[in-house]
Amino acid sequence: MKKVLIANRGEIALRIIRTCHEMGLRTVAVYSTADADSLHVRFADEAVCIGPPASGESYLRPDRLIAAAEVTGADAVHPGYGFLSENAEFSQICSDHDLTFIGPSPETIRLMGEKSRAKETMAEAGVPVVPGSDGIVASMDEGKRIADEIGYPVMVKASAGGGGRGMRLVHKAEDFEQLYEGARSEADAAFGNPAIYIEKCVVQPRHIEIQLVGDGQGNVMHYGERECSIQRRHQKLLEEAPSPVMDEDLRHRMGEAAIRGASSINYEGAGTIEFLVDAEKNFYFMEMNTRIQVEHPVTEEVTGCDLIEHQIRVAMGETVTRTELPINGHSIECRINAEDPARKFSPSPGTITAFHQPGGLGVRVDTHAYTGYRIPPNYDSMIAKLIVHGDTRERAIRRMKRALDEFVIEGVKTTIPFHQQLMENADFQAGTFDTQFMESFTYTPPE
Ligand code: MV4
Repeated sequence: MKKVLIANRGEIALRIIRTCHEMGLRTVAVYSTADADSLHVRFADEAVCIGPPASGESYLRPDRLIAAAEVTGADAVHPGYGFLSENAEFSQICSDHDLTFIGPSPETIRLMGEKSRAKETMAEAGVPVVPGSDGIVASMDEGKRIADEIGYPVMVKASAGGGGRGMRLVHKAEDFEQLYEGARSEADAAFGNPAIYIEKCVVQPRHIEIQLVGDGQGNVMHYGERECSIQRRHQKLLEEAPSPVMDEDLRHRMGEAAIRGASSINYEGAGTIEFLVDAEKNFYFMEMNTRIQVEHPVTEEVTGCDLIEHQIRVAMGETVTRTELPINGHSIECRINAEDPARKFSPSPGTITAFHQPGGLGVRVDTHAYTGYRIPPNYDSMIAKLIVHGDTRERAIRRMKRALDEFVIEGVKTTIPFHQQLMENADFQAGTFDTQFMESFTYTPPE
């Protein structure tokens, strides 16, 4: 591997370029006309325009990405997150063109993308799963029977879904028909696949995920967990490592379970196993993500590992030789979005008229933004990730407060004031929150 094409934009494109350059790899950026002034274009060794602002005509076009790789002589492709990162066909097209796809095989991406098959696969490997249907339900009547058997409340989930799409919570038998049909038609419309599976509802769970890297030969290492329960409409707002509810024993058991699951499919690349964790600390497999994730930096901060480097090393054929790592201190990431928290987090695109980022010991900012940068309306609204590290959770929170106070972004609304209020919240400070936290958190705009 000599030259990597980064099939992405924004902060993650820049993040990948940085590691490539440290590893002595050449880089190729691709960009839409809306991103001509973006930093990933400036910092890559070469850059190729791949189309107009609409993602469907640029970052989501395999033909244009492959053409860009061919004209620049790239021999590998890093997909980042979002866009084509979990697209099995794209992984296949890359290998068909003798390009190393930095990620799993098409078969693995496809398997984990079918949530019901993914769950069956994990259960067979001995990973705890939520009780429910054996795979896809064949009919409404069968669904009802299973729901009665396992007991309400139940979750009706689209097999092609994920991240909360095509999912319904059913409290009682008389609501089943309507919600089952709703989930089916939503899944059919959104994914062209109406398949549904059912499981018992885990009430007020935490979302805790295990980071891992596999070498494709059955060797898998885990990097501990991330606590991702602070979400709004299935969009994470803040993540941390370790989880405030974690202890050495639970981490070891969740890590071992994740390794068993990933090893059973000879997983290759960086991946994440998401778990639901209930109040008694029982954990259940939810989904596997087959990409590098937005929140990977908190794991880097507490393990000292460059996850992009590890991802590239296994893509080069290196073997994974350990199973776990010591965890040092505490890290928190706040997602800084160009959104107005006072207006239901509605997007706030526009030109950044002033940008000053915090610094100092234990502070990291992953961003592609700068003073004068115009945030295009075509893509997601995240403009920076503010990541802190401290010896303890309390110290990390104090450092985050200080860093948020230093962060100046003018010209657009941002989620900075939301995070400042979150840092003062008693349940956040105590670590006693779950995935329902944002349902009751009320943001009050400052005077
Ligand atoms: C669940 C659940 C409770 N019980 N499954 C939401 C996203 C998708 N990946 C699965 N999700 C859930 N599945 C059972 N059996 C609760 C959720 C859920 C959730 C999970 C993680 C983070 C935030 C969430 C918000 C609402 C519901």
